[in-house]
Amino acid sequence: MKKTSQLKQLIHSRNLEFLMEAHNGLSAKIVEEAGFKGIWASGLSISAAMGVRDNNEASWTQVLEVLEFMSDAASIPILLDGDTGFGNFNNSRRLVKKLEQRQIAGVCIEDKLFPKTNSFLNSKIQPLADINEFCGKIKAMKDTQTDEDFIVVARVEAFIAGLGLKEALRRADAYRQAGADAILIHSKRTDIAEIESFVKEWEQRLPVVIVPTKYYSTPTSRFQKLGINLVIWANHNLRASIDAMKKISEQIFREKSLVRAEKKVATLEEVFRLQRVDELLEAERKYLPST
Ligand code: SPV
Ligand code: MG
Repeated sequence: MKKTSQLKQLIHSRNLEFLMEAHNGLSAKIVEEAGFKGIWASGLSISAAMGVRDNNEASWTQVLEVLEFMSDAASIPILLDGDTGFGNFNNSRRLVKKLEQRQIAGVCIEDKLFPKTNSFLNSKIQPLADINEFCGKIKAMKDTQTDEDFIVVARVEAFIAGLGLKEALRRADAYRQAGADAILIHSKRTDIAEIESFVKEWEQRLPVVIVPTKYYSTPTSRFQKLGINLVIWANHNLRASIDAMKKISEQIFREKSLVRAEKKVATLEEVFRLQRVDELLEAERKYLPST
């Protein structure tokens, strides 16, 4: 099945489904091997892995290059965190064209202004996009896709900007009418109150996607009961890798030796396996002249 159709199926599944964050080819492969059916190409994680901030400091073509490696490394679908679409409707529709060429299954755009700021920062400076302008962007993206299963998720940042339920619903419904395939409703509260109030009023007009980074202590069964369709575990591979890299760097620096570090890291054989070195060895036997 096409990656786009796989993602579409996930979003419309009767069961609660999950996307796991990845930020490069290696983490994309690890997510797939763990059993996940889809990948969240997180803007926060991709930018952090590049050593820059989640403020569109990395250009969209630099993000595209990372995605190309991710798409090659994994056979499960990728939903790109497309931030604000990297400009106006024209930039956003060009993004769709380039994503389709790389077999990226869908993109999520958020109703903020370029350059964006991560939703968990600067709570007082999260200006939202004009609704009509954002709807034009969604329409342009949907009109551009050539694969009918390509997914455009519209992310509502009303709660993040400190606006209430009414504004969140007004925006979500406008984005639905503009042609969005699903609504990502975001919240930075540590409880599920905002999400719950939205979902109850929304009544499944379109599938709902959530990112419970801040309300992580909410049991997953609660999401299921509320009828949420898709949960994104948004940044945990990046955060796990930061911890692991810090620990091993500090240990090796301290001990000036690899003796105790060796058993704490993946084997070289595991690195080669993840890189599919076997395939190359076989190809060499086939294509290189035998000596
Ligand atoms: C990301 O992973 O980059 C997201 C989700 O957009 S969040 O950081 O929670 O806003
Ligand atoms: Mg993001």
